[in-house]
Amino acid sequence: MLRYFVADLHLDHKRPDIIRAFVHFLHEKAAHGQELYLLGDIFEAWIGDDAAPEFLEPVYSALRTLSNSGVKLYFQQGNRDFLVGQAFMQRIGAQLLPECQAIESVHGKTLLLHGDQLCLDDLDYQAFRKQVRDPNWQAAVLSKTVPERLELARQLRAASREQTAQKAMDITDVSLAAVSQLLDDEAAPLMIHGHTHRPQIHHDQSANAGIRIVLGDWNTHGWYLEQDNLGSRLYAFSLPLTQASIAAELRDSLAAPR
Ligand code: LP5
Ligand code: MN
Repeated sequence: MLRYFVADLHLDHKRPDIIRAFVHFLHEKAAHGQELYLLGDIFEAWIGDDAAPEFLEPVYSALRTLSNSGVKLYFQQGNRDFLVGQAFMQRIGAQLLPECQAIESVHGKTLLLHGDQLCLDDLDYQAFRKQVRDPNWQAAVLSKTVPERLELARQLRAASREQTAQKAMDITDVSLAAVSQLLDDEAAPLMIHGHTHRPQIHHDQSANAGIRIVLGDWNTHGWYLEQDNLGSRLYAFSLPLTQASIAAELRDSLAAPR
């Protein structure tokens, strides 16, 4: 079983190089695997499936080609694309996962999540998250016109940018108590998440020596995790791509238990 995991691409019209690199990644890497996991914040700001931006058509069509060819696609919502819904899943041929999904991997029970729900010390964010995940709030904003939604997204981004700039680094990271509690409660030896933009494989994250793999965001580099029977490997490649194929560097790895 060969799997790929990515998160935090923040696809946006301002970064056509990232759009191109992701389409490359889908053809060159993901197409050779059996499963692709999109673990949130794939889009910079998603304001509803009925307003999917046209400039991302190459991405939708590459994802559809992948699912048509038999690769299983799984999508988890992030804090920028929590409005992704079933209509978009049908369009690309993906399955929407709950905010914490357990899968079996070579490392045993493996929890997948975007990661924002573990930032429990960020009280303002958790209050905001509770509001925007409320189905009534979502129905109300989805009933607004597209220009109204774009304006609301712009205001929320501006407020978030201003507030995160004033938060300490440890506030915007995951809470280690929350990590260890979740791993222990779920009796899982491993979790994989994004959101913090701090790619690394962390050991000793719970009473049972849990491991936490953090995916990187696509900005100066593109990041992906490759997983097979040998273990998990975290790769990065420079952006923009300067050659026809992805020349990725191994940044960290986790061997399968012997
Ligand atoms: O994403 P990132 O890393 O910059 O910051 C996150 C947290 N911020 C958010 C907010 C999003 O960026 C907002 C954009 C959502 C786009 C989709 C919108 C679709 C709905 C609208 C249209 C239909 O998630 C940030 C965390 C940080 O991660 C690290 O974990 O700290 O949290 C915040 O900044 C939240 C603030 O602290 C509190 C909320 C501010 C908003 C207040 C409303 C202002 C008035 C707006 C006008 C009505
Ligand atoms: Mn995020």
